[in-house]
Amino acid sequence: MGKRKASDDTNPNHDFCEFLSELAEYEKNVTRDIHRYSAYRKAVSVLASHPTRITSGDEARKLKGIGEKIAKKIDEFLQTGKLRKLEAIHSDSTNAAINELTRVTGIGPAKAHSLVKEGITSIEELRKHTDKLTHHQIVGLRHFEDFEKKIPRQEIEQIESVINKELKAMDHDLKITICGSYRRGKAESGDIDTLITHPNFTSDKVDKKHKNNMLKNIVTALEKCGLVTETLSLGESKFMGACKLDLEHPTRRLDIRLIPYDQYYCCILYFTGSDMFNKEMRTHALEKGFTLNEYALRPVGVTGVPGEPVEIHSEEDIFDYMDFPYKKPEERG
Ligand code: 8DG
Ligand code: CA
Ligand code: CA
Repeated sequence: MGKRKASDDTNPNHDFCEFLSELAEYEKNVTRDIHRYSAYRKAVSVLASHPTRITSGDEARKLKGIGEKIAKKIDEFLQTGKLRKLEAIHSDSTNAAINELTRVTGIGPAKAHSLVKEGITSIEELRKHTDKLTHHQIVGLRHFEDFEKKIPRQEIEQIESVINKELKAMDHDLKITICGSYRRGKAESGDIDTLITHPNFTSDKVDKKHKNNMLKNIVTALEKCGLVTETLSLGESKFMGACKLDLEHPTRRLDIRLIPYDQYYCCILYFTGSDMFNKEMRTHALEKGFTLNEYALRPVGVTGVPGEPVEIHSEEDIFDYMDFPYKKPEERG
């Protein structure tokens, strides 16, 4: 998952977003309190799209998603220019170490904790102890600097055209969509989230062996043309790896998911995000008597048991069923 960006400099509440994002990362990686993490992320998203400068905690509290605790932090920050909680977090070396180590792809909070317990507290130190790492983590460490660099839109466009050319030559009916922040029209992205499907491949006739070979063949084709350079993991429906356009470009994180045709649009919706938008969409679905996930939209009966997935042929269909005004990808946070 790409690192969450607080907001851009044009946001009048940029500094609040910065410290709240930092608190969110702390809750995710160190305390592993996913509820607090979500609360901070929600506040960042609300403040990032608020058009004017917030001048007090009270004013902030009027916004949906900002409660008393966060309002108090905004007041403290406005009055003192800093936050005691963040100061304390910064001065604790264990926190800093965990935050640093989780920047490596494949190292989650639990692994970071255990490395710190063993005395490994920095990337530099970690490079001397690769025997403690999985293949995924070793590759993540090897490309640590590259993987932290943002990918300009234009480079993803070029990568997209290589993928399209290679895979269409393999099978013209393959459908390929790059989702994530790229599909939302962002100028740069943390990684490349690719979804692939084929009309002959549906969830009711999943032939595991066939499916497995399909993704494997896709990856092999992309390796042969020189685009894919690393495999972090390869399952029957998910590839995690890296690609490189040419010698002039850094190594980039590339994920490819192979999706049954009937689940394609729910999946595209989910992986386009943003994650805040997804939350909003799922909440709305529930209000309308549906349950929505990355696979399907299903009506929830009076008993509370989800029924059969409704048939979907486009993203618009999902919005229509839920009675939700369509939002273009660029409008989804
Ligand atoms: P970025 O890579 O440029 O940093 O941003 P992104 O493309 O929006 O984020 P991402 O981490 O690559 O995730 C892609 C989409 O997947 C995201 O926009 C929404 C969806 N998604 C969630 N929750 C999660 C999650 O916990 N992990 C991942 N990998 N994706 C998620 O809604
Ligand atoms: Ca991703
Ligand atoms: Ca992404």
